[in-house]
Amino acid sequence: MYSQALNTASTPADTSEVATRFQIRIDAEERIEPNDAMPDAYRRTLIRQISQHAHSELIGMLPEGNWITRAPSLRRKAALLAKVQDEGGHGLYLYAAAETLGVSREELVDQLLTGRAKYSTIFNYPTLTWADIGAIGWLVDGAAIMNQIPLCRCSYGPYARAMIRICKEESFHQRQGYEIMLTLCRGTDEQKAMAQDALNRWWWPCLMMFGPPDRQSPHTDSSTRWKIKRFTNDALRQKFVDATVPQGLHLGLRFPDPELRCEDGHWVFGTIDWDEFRRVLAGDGPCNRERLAARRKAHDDGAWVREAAQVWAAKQTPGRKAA
Ligand code: BYC
Repeated sequence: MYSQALNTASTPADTSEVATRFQIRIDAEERIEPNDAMPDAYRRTLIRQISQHAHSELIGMLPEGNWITRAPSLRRKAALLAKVQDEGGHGLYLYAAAETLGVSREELVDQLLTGRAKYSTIFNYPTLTWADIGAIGWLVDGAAIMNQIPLCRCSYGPYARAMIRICKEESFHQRQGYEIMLTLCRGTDEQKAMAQDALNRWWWPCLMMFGPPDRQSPHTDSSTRWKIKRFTNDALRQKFVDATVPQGLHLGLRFPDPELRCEDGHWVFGTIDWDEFRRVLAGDGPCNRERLAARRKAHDDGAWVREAAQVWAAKQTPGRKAA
């Protein structure tokens, strides 16, 4: 949607003068728009982050989509269906935001389907019971909101604007998840045990969602200087833990962390298993292969829709041929 308005003229080569002028605009909290001059490294960082985010939304539809037919009531089914549809929408806004930086949708989709692109590690874990849908909404969407609210103030206009709507929807997702957990925790002993088991399995992978520790995060310094990131990975992880532990205690659940304790108003947590994070990131998580295979199948099954849309578009514009 944005790409039609992009300048096609080449942008000036990166010089220290371009970089200095750009940083002055960033420091003055000016929004950067698609046709503005920007250093190549800024453009590349945004394409990387926005496209990884878009891919995560699309792959994120799969673990929950799996439960739509098994939701325990019509009300739960309608809410889950709406949530999964929202995630598809988020992926599409984000691809559109990435396109404003001069990369094509086809290239981005190809990177995902060929396994060259990253997406969030969290979506390579299985959803074994209905309580996992509660835990995903409460914890995964809760972590997403913590990470994404600051992105509404990101220096790049199209990304920041897309994030405003996405965060509003994420907030509904988080509440529906917490409400599922609350219902289970107020139910039978078996239902409460199911909620506890889901928390046990999702807690640590959720803490990994914020990315590697600050001292091992290669992109944090430049992204913070460019006001793409407003907080570091560790700062957001701590905010998430501080907000979420009291919610879990209110549910009457125990966190799977013997070292968890409150000190000076913050919840101190144990050591994250970064080997597991690296393994899942490298493609060896419990569901990596299954998730990519499902995404590829959906893409192949949708080929006729893309083809029909192109033929229709060509008919609307005399002289234009279907690609
Ligand atoms: N999973 O220097 P760092 C959602 C990678 S969508 C996989 O800290 P950065 C939701 C990172 O990409 C969830 N990879 O990087 C959807 C980098 O790799 P490369 C996704 C990860 O970019 C549906 C390397 O590690 N959210 O929540 O400064 C339903 C070094 O990291 C992960 C977003 O994408 C990970 N967890 O910071 C429900 C939000 N963490 O590119 C929920 C936007 C790190 O050098 N993204 N890596 O090969 C961000 O805020 C940032 O990109 C991150 C990482 C905080 C994720």
